[in-house]
Amino acid sequence: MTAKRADFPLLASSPGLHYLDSAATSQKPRAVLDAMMHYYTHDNANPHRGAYALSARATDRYHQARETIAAFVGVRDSACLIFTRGTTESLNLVATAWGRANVGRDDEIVITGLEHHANFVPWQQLANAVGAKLRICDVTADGRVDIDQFRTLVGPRTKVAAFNHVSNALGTINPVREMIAIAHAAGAIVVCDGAQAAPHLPLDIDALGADFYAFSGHKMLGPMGCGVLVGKRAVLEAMPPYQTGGDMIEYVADDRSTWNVLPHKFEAGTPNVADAVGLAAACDYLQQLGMADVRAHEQTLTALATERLLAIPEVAVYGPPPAERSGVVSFTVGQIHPHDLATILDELDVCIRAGHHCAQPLMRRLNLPATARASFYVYNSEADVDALVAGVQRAREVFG
Ligand code: 7TS
Repeated sequence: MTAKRADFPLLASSPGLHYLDSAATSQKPRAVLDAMMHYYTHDNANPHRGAYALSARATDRYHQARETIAAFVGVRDSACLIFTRGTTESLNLVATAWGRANVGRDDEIVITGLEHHANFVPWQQLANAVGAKLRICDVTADGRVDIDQFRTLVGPRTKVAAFNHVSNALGTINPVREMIAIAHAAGAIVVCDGAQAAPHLPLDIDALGADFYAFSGHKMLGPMGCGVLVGKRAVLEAMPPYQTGGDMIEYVADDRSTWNVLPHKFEAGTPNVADAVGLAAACDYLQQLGMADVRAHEQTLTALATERLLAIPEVAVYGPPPAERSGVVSFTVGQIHPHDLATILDELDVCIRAGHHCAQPLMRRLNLPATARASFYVYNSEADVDALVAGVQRAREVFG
């Protein structure tokens, strides 16, 4: 584990800052910023268009970035890795382009109560628009998908099952292999939201076998504005495009058009090359750390933070035990509102998120108005846990 705080310019220039909100977005190592700056200062042109060497170089950088990212997440056919703006756009792409073409009246869509709104609302809206039935799998009191209920919800009418790999609000690592097997046995396609998995777990998307897998670059040390949708080739080829315009066409007649090959069919318009280059540099950085070590480091900090927080009176930690969570600790402290807690922590330069974490259906099911959430990543250390614990103790003093 060689992630040094010094590798991250923002953290290096703020020695007292305890950044514990990486589930929202991660900080960026200098390697990522340098790669993007290098692209703009040496290689920038509109790819796939110009007949000149500079444009060919930009095209090559874009292609290389796709290859690097595909290799990092276990995708052998890199043309099936589509660049998007992020997980939200990836999931909307599937729910809209695949969903409108394949889901109809009386079909069923299965999701879970553990979803981020980005993997909840697009399916809800699709169901409402086409008259399909949205079935929502329950969550257990300790914040897991009720797998027995999931098994009964998925049936012959299920067209698609959509669920996250890791919950953003609680950190729960879901039994996605089992869930994918259940859905596939029923003939449904699977959409997996990997926004909180790709940054934190060793990942082999091909081996996992979901039909679609989505994640965001900005949560895994890459820039904002660049995410990924991976799809199975046969599914991507059979479905219509999401957006239309430049780059994604093969031939445009006056009254109809034909589509370019993958991945271009799903990448209409000028691509976001610099951010893709930045995300590839982030993958290289994580590769050097080794994802097994990244996971182990986060597990150590999550277990330590959980243990030390639970030693404070009135603290409750939500979700399964630390070994079954990503680097997330979601908690409350007696009657102190999580927003007040976050404000006190901020005064001590400890950044956490408080609220419903874009998971209102989950908070309703757990009967919680809000939680405080600390989330750990590669640049965090025990010093950050110390600061968090000291801040929670301080909040208890302030609020009596
Ligand atoms: N799915 C999950 C599981 C997420 O955690 C998030 C973002 C998204 C989808 C959407 O990703 P985006 O990059 O398109 O915004 N989660 C959070 C969070 O927990 N706090 O801020 C953003």
